[in-house]
Amino acid sequence: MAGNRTFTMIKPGAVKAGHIGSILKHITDGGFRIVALKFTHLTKQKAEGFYAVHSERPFFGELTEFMSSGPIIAAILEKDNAVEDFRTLIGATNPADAAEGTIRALYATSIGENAVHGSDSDENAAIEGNFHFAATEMF
Ligand code: FUP
Repeated sequence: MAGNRTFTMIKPGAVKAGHIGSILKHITDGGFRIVALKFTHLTKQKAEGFYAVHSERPFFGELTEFMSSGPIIAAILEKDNAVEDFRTLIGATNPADAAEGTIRALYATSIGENAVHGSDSDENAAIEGNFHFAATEMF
């Protein structure tokens, strides 16, 4: 059975461009409840830890540089079928391929600076949520 939680980040580019409020509204209008929420700034080392699964990919350096280049919003979200429904809400990794009206179509500027992160499985949603939040910060 699909789980009911996912994890997201609003990435530095979208934060710098002033899109925090619009993106959070898009998320809650999409039926997601905010379980945990934080405005924070990843160090390069923390970004490398978060994206460790991509460490062999050619874009790893660029990705972790970008993700530590400014503050982010981190959040745990709740909804039935959360992981899949959230990936539908945000659209394809590359904004050029993202469906009209999705968060990435609206706010991403490139495949690297693609506005938001969304977990790709229930297992990773739990790992990523626990990476950013203590149990006492989840409501
Ligand atoms: P997604 O699950 O949609 O976030 O996409 P991936 O897990 O494939 O990629 C994770 C992050 O790596 C993306 F959000 C942006 C970055 N990336 C690139 O910079 N270049 C690529 O070709 C693919 C991904």
